Amino acid sequence: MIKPDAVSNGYTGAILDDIIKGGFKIVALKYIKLSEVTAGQFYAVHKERPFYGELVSFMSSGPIVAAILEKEHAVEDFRKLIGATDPAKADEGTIRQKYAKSIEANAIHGSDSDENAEIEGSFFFSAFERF
Ligand code: 3AN
Repeated sequence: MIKPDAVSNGYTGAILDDIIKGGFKIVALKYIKLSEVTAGQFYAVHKERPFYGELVSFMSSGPIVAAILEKEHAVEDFRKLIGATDPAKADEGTIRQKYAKSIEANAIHGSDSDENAEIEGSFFFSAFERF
């Protein structure tokens, strides 16, 4: 998911380009805005964390781009491509180092396991929207 900060800063095209050049196949793609309710559902696993409220309001503050990506070792390789959660700690050349400003507005989300990738993909896309 390309987050509201990166979309509003005009980085959608550059980020998709980095993803494609990184060897990922785009299986599904959607430009949408989450409501507070849907953002809260998406981040329900973080409900107990102190930043949950701010995260939900930030993630529903503007449109996002959701995608399902495919690659061998996709979860691991995508996390390498996007870099550390805190952009100040992200390696040179990673998406967060190049396009993110803060730990909250950190440009992009990637699933942390194959299981969560399946759940998060199904949150955004039906079977008819995957190619
Ligand atoms: P990642 O997205 O790198 O897997 P998580 O799962 O620890 O990171 O956190 C989920 C999201 O919550 C992050 N993408 C980030 O936007 C936000 N977040 C994480 N830690 C903080 C924090 N200390 N303060 C504010 N927001 C945070």
